[in-house]
Amino acid sequence: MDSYVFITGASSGFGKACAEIFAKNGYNLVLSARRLDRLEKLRNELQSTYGVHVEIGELDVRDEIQVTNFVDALPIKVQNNIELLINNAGLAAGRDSLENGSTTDWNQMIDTNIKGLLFVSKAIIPLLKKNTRGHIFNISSIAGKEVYQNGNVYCATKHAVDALSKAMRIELVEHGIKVTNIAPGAAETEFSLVRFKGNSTIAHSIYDGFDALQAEDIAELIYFAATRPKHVTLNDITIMPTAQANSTILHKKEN
Ligand code: NDP
Ligand code: 8X3
Repeated sequence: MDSYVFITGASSGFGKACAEIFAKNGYNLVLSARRLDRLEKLRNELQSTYGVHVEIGELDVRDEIQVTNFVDALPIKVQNNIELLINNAGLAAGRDSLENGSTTDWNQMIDTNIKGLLFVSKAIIPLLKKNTRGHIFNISSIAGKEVYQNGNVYCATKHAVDALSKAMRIELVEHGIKVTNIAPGAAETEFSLVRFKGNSTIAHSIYDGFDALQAEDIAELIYFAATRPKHVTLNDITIMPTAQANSTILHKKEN
């Protein structure tokens, strides 16, 4: 297969699981994240196990120049064959009221979740149009559909992703480029460890008492959506742990 999948935030969680499932199914990959050591290990594993071609690069999606340079530096053969973009890099930083929240955290979430997704999309969309095929996956969240207490800025960034998915659909429909917005509920990745600044006790407690989604659940869903016939697009998918009714109601078992 000639096709490449371009994934941001491939060093962990959903991004890494997406890399694994697409490689397993014969797709070549462009993997980016800030932690290059993890990408090197993943590239070596995927290339040797599945015989696919994997390009990797250290990329902070918040840096517009880094994003354009990274995409421009990809070999022409890769640029000409990017078929899927998975806008996955993102994070929550902190969970506090607006009054007590950290403006550093706000900037990081806004710069990564909104501006980073925009910079990467701006760089990749011309390639998808030129290649006359394409599918963009934007990883939003249940936090992009509903707002929960102390979720304020994170929820706002994910509502923005939801809006940008709709905007992309309007702009790209005439080019036959599909846009799928994915809105997961609680998934057990490094997400909470990052949100709570490395406090593993709090991070683990988030997933106590119920079966959270796993990164592989999201990857399987994305792979399914990516492999529908040409005339079918899944526009917007909310995926929840069975124990989670909405962004605030989570049925936890007592110990
Ligand atoms: P992880 O923390 O496991 O993975 C996040 C990924 O994003 C990492 O690979 C990280 O790589 C990358 N990343 C973060 N900041 C940047 C940056 N500035 N530049 C490039 N890459 C960056 O979390 P998840 O896999 O859970 O999160 C993936 C996406 O899913 C996020 O957008 C998140 O908001 C969303 N989401 C998560 C849910 C959950 O419950 N887990 C539910 C709903 C949505 P590195 O640090 O190496 O740069
Ligand atoms: C991650 C899920 O509900 O913790 O986007 O914000 S939530």
